[in-house]
Amino acid sequence: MVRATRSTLSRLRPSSVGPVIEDAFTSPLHDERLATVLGITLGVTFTTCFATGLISHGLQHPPSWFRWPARPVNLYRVTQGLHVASGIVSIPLLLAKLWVVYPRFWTWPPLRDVTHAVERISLIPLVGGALFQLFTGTVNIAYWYRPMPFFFTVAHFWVAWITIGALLIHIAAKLTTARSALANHPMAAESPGQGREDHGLSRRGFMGAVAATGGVLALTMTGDTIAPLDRLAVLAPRRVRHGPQHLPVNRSATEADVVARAQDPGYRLVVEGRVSNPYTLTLRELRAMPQHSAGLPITCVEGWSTAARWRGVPVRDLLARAGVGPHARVRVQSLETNGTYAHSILDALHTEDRDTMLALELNGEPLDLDHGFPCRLITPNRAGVLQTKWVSRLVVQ
Ligand SMILES: Nc1nc2c(c(=O)[nH]1)N[C@H]1C(S)=C(S)[C@@H](COP(=O)(O)O)O[C@H]1N2
Ligand SMILES: [Mo]
Repeated sequence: MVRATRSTLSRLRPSSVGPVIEDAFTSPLHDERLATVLGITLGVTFTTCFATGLISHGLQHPPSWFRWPARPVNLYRVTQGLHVASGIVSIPLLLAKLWVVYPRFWTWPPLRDVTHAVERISLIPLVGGALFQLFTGTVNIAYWYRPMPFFFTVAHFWVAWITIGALLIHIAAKLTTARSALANHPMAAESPGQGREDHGLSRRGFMGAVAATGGVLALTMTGDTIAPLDRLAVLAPRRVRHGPQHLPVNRSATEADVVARAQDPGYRLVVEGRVSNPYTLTLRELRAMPQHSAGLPITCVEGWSTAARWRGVPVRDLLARAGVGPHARVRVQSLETNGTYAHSILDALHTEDRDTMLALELNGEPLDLDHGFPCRLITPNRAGVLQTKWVSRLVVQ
């Protein structure tokens, strides 16, 4: 008799019968179709996050084959905005998905056969990796490094590969289940007696709530990247118009320990390396060179970005003066001596672009000390970490 009840039940709700309590997990929201819809949505947000993350990583640690164009100037702004927004939207999606499927973690027997075992074991890197990525990404955009006793970018990069690998295994293992879950009519998939009349939230309502949470989080945390939405970004760690010259500062001159050297009248810009005619310039001489102006964004990898007007000397003019031809690779060195971002490498595509310059002015005023006075690198379509401030040296490689 007991057996009959158990087998009837397991036919109706196979995922909710385990060794623990027979009638646990009665919510109709623990169902295959909802799990599938959430899974597909997460597949899209995770893939977006992964692809845009690879671009960002490629820019910061370029392999020899990696080419990233200087135009369109706002492309990286879009990809990095998508990276952070898709990560944030994934948080409520992942929590919802885990809640919908958790009764299945108690199904009995835990491992049925080899395929089932592979599928279940791959959940460890999948869920673990996903939680790790979303947590470290969030604390990174919040500038809270204490919970990360490792170098963020390296860990975030490698765990991304593990997570995506586990995701592919998961998709392959679940393809048939997902297909049949989607083929079933939503109402038909609900078990008798488990209809929406005795449970407040319908599947559609549940998905709506998850989507709304994701939307609100993305807007309030990253909305400031899109100027008209600036006011809504109440949770954003950086407010994009707050700071000297209406631009936030990521590392101030005091933090970088460059205040004295940046204001020293003895400051010289040095152009050297593989050049036929190395030279130095005083700030006055740099100001006397033909100036160029361009509207270019600063896009921090941490998700904020803002457009600004820059005026200064194109790097290619400085190189031509040293007798350097096109296609040069240049190391741009800061007065700062020991920061992670004290130098950056300019590849040929960016050196050649006329908007790549050593800026002396920002939004119509001489550059603020915190924005890189006496001069800072500004390039189209690159990450903020590569926009070196307080530049002292161009070394042609
Ligand atoms: N020398 C130096 N340049 C630097 C940095 C730094 O720490 N040191 N930070 C970079 C980062 S992470 C960003 S996002 C931009 C921000 O420029 P801003 O402070 O003028 O807005 O500067 C970049 N240039
Ligand atoms: Mo940054």
